Amino acid sequence: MIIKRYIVDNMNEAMIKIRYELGSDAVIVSQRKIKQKGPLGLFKPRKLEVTAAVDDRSKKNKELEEHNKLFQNEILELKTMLQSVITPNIPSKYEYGKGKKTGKSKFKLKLIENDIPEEIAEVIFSRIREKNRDKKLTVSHYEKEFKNILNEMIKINNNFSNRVQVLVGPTGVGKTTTIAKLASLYTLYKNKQVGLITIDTYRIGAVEQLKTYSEILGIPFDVVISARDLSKAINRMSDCDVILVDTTGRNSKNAMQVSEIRSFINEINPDTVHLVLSMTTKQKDLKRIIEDYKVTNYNSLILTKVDETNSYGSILASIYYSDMPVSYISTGQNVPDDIEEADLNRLSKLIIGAEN
Ligand SMILES: Nc1nc2c(ncn2[C@@H]2O[C@H](COP(=O)(O)OP(=O)(O)OP(=O)(O)O)[C@@H](O)[C@H]2O)c(=O)[nH]1
Ligand SMILES: [Mg+2]
Repeated sequence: MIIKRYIVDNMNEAMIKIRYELGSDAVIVSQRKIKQKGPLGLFKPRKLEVTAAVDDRSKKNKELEEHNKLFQNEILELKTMLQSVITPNIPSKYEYGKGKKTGKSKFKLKLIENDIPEEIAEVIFSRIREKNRDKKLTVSHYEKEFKNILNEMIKINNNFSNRVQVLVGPTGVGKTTTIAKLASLYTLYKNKQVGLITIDTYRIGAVEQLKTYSEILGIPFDVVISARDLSKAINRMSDCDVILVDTTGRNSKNAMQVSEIRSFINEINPDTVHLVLSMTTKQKDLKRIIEDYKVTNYNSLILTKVDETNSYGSILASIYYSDMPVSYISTGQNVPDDIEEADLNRLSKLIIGAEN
């Protein structure tokens, strides 16, 4: 216990001194008025004597507590500093806010920017990890590995001279426009004798559209409404090197309509069935369409409306989900110019985001 006596003019002064010296836990034990000492003390105003006491253990405990707190803070700061020195890749508490970028996170951001589906991104990451166990990779390492993976994933169908080719796919993806482009390409640039057939009598204007092109190019054109008719029409075009067959766009969710297309295909057993996919389609829908159209036994892809998007994740999604080779990409509405034969380098550059 600490006991202290104060001689002051008033209680206020006493309280200030006691708080300052003994702390807020001190208690006033006694107070009394006293005469000042000396010969003139009698004539001077009286002073106040205040006795205060404090339990020194509580004071010491408090000091100890404060000391411990300071010590703990210092240890925490040291720990944080050590952590950032030993493991610079793990963002310290100060770096979280700044969002420190590693090679992996930069590459991941690129995949997101390029609209690569998460499911496919995971496959890419695990392949890169497997090949580079315990290695610290920069973003350019990741990009190089990604390019190698794409070179394995992307397959090209360059059997451009296959004789009977059917185009199938959802409504409005560009089947008829692509047939017109292909007919021009084969006739004008590849010097092939081309025949056109449509089984699309469903959509108003569909027949007229192709009839006009066939007249411009001076090539035979036929409209069929049954599978047997289709077979006969192909027989009639025996002198054609290439026969292109247009089909009605079908909502892939309607299984009956898709199997109706299959019955036409089964009748003629074509060399190539191109599934036409628009790159503006949502990736979730692309995955479903690719699945639903499997009944048509497509063995090739034509990717359209590449010009209408800047994120080419849907190209990779189409290739990955279907596991089919790409034959052509369509890059606009102009017949016959806006079509390209598929090329591995071009497709991989589009997916990586190095080309528009
Ligand atoms: N921007 C762009 N538009 C395209 C492309 N290909 C086709 N189109 C347009 O897409 C629209 C539909 O094209 P169609 O060829 O009629 O599509 P389809 O698949 O035959 O349609 P359905 O017969 O109704 O199933 C038209 O306006 C075309 O000009 C392309 O590569 N890029
Ligand atoms: Mg059409």
